[in-house]
Amino acid sequence: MKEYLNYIDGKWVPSKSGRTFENRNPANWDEIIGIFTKSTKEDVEEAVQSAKKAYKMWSKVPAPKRGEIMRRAAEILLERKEEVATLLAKENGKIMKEARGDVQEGIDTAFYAFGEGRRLFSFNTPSELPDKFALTFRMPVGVFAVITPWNFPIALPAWKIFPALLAGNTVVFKPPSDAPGCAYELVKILEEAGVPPGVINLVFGGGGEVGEALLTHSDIRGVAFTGSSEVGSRIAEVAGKHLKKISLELGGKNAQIVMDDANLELALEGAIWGAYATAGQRCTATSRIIVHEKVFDKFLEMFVERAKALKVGNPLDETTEMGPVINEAQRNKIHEYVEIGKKEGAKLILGGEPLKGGEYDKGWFYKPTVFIDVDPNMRIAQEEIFGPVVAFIKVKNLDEAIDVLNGTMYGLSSSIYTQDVNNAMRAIQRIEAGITYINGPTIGAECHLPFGGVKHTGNGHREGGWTVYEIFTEMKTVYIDFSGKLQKAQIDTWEEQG
Ligand code: UN1
Repeated sequence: MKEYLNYIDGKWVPSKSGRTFENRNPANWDEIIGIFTKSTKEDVEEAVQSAKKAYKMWSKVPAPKRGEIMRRAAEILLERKEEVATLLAKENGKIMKEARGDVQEGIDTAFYAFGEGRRLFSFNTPSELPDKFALTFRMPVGVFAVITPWNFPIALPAWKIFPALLAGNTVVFKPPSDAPGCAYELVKILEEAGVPPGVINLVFGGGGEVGEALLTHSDIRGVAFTGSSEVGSRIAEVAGKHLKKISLELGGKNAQIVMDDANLELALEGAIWGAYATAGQRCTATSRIIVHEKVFDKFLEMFVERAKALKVGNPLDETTEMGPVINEAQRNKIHEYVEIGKKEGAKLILGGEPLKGGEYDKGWFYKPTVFIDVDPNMRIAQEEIFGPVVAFIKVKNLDEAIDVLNGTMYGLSSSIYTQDVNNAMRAIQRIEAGITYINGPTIGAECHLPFGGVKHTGNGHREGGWTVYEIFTEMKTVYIDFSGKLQKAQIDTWEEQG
């Protein structure tokens, strides 16, 4: 069995601890995908020192040249797309179609970074004094810690690592323990593409040990994290104390509104895709479906019929529509929420239990689940479940729908299905979320647009597109004055100076 090692200062090395952990296939827990080295604080220290040393050189490489390396990485990932997607489906459990999408999102991000190497635009503006010039430059930040979850094991590290490196930062990457194989492949590809030693470092291990060590390290200037709001809040607290730059992409409780004038077939396709893709384990997943009372019964019937027929099983089988959830703890958590929902008085009308028999007995499979009679304030309608569970909520009109949609502490993605442009425009204006889809599901963000949320979903940053470069650069303001005089802003007048 292959042992996967850390990557520090351009070398593949085991943890000093000598400890390892296993990575198993969530659709067949007998299958071990790999044994991974389990790191400690000492390994983190080496990785940070390596990144710090490399920063001196990498930050001076012209951005278009750094971009060339990102382009090569994109091309290698494209060539190896099928192989990486297969590994991804095996260790994460998402179906092949989605696994290919996850890898494609990484490829797209890498190509975008390549292009950005010739942009990294900032501003120039007039000075208030004559013969004086004012402009800004984007500078790298320093050593970044990149901490990512298992649900998008290629796309999410790619969203962070490619822009971070393009902008001239160096990185220590802590991947998730539940899908670490993809992190290994991504870093291998960066190495092959020509990223110099120390610029990207990979340290396998748990959040408590590796994550904490990164977070509190004085040489880490920034932390880019995707995960739960609970962990995000802890990162914000510690990073705040140490005055680090942080970007946090956190939880969601996303809703799709279905109006009485909606194209119901279309709304159905969107809702099924949004709720059950990645078995509901996306921060953008649709976990509430808010339906106008006039079409509620009809739409519910259509939805349940379709959800009941979903083919759940082996992610590698191209006909499978939903795979397992990631691990035992996650399945238990999902099931606990189902129990909570029942106790709260919501009515379970589909699923609500693990799948049993045959191949299901060796994987973390859970039935597509539907609750009705859900009060918007119930825990199942407020808290992030991260599983294939949806809560249907009946409303009287658009205003009520939007109030319900806005009534959680999260605000990542949102959706409305309507054929009425006035409903659509009002939703755009009033929905409190980072992303709003009109006649599209809550999932499916494209990598070249800003991605992030409001309220407890984050700390105001947007990944993706041009906005991610706000995270990975510091603005340098420059005043240039060769007038040969001392010119005092706010005090001297241009007439005197001119
Ligand atoms: C996530 O779940 O953290 O929009 C990211 C989507 C994907 C990204 C999800 N493109 O669903």
